[in-house]
Amino acid sequence: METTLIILKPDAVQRGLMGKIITRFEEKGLQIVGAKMMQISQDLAATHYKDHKGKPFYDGLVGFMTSSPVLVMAVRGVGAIAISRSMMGATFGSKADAGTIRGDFGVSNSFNLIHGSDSPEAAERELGLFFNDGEVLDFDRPINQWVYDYSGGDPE
Ligand code: 3AN
Repeated sequence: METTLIILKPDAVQRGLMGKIITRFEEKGLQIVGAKMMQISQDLAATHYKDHKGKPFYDGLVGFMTSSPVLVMAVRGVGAIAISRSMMGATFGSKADAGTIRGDFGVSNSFNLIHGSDSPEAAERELGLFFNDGEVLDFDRPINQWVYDYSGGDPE
């Protein structure tokens, strides 16, 4: 099982879209194993987006992400990183396919509702940035028996 970091950005929170977006992850069969609202500090945004420093959109991105509270979630499942990325859709709402979160809920080229880690290395780093020890939980979910095929031993 993989765990990925999902952030519902300030536009998603302000527009009252948290519930709809969370429902998509739950209905897909992914397990939410951590969640909290927070106001991202300048330092945390700078660390999180360090790879984008120097790009033309960097200052606007950090300003946006620190402008209003976000909801951070730890989301778990087999292939959770790639599945979450495909659910999010292309980076900009104007280009994202219908049926994706960005495609269905946004039109903007900078307010794009949601962040999801893009690799296992990024997920580990980002979960460590946004969650303290003990805030990402391990708990049994009996419905996994119907979400996954365990007949071969591992969840398929
Ligand atoms: P994604 O979130 O789809 O992985 P990245 O990793 O290319 O996108 O970019 C990280 C974040 O930077 C995006 N979520 C988006 O908010 C912002 N961003 C990327 N490119 C631009 C751009 N050209 N203009 C404004 N914001 C951008």
